[in-house]
Amino acid sequence: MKRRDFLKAGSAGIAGSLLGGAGLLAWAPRAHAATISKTFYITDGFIDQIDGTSVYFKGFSSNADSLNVPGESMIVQEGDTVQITIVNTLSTSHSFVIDGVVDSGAIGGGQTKTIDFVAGSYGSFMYYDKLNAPYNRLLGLHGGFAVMPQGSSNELYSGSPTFVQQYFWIFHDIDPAWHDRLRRGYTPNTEYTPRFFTLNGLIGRPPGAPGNGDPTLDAMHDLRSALHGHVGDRTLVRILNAGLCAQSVHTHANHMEWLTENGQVRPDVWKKDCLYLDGNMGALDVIFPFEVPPDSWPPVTTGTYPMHMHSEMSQTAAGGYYMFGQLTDIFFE
Ligand SMILES: [Cu+2]
Repeated sequence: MKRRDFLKAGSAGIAGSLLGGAGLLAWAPRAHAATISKTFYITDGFIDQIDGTSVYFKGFSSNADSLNVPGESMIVQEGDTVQITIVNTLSTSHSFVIDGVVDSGAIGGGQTKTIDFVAGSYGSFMYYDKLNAPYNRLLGLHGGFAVMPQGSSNELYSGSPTFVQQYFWIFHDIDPAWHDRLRRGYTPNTEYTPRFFTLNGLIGRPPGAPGNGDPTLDAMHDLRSALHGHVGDRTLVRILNAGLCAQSVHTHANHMEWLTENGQVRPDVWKKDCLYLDGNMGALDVIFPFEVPPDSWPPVTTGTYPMHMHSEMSQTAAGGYYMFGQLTDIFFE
């Protein structure tokens, strides 16, 4: 491929960001740095929850008339110039921040601002609105930003264990009373009481529940969240926590290879079936190895296994509906 074709692919979003609204992070390494452009529209609206509660959110949305919580994930490589245009369609001020990388400063109501920065170092980052912290982030203004090592398609960092595909799992927890208070322009004045727990913006809906099996509603079937692979399809999962609650990420079938914690590469790769995830922007990178499940007898190479959290409240909605929370499925195909 010629350099200009690489650039064309990048500017078309093919190599530069998540494809469409569904599917895992698509990535093809480039020999040269490119400029990756993306426009986010800050929008707001209501999202109906499983118990009928209508909750107010704000999002970094892909269109002026949509509401994306979380915002669309982006993936670039080290050295790329990233050009983000923020169109603030609301009347309140907002910002676009990646800690240690870029801070747009306040973008006033009705304003548009374009920021440029160089993707300096590999890793998994949250982009978010840091104004009125943590409230704007909690309202939904957050998303995933992945930086690949230059020229590599299968490593988190140079020399890391390798993978063949990658996902973002962005967790969030929601107190509707806080969201309503913020919608009316006040600071929350009640104890934080999360009642909804989401993965990439959705909850898992068990068989028999409304929306079960619908990939636009059910986190167990959302193509951004559910892992699909054959034995050997080692899968990087970039885990971010936009919410306030600490969590415990647990997988069946295989242990996870634990590569990083809160942005720091671990000195040794441990294999864990349960990993602590800090609240308030905790982060982990893991590889789900898609190995033949070691504990099954007779041995199996296909089947469906859950990922769920080991904190009880995160597996509920509206204070009691079980199991409508942060869970998805892992499909051995
Ligand atoms: Cu379990």
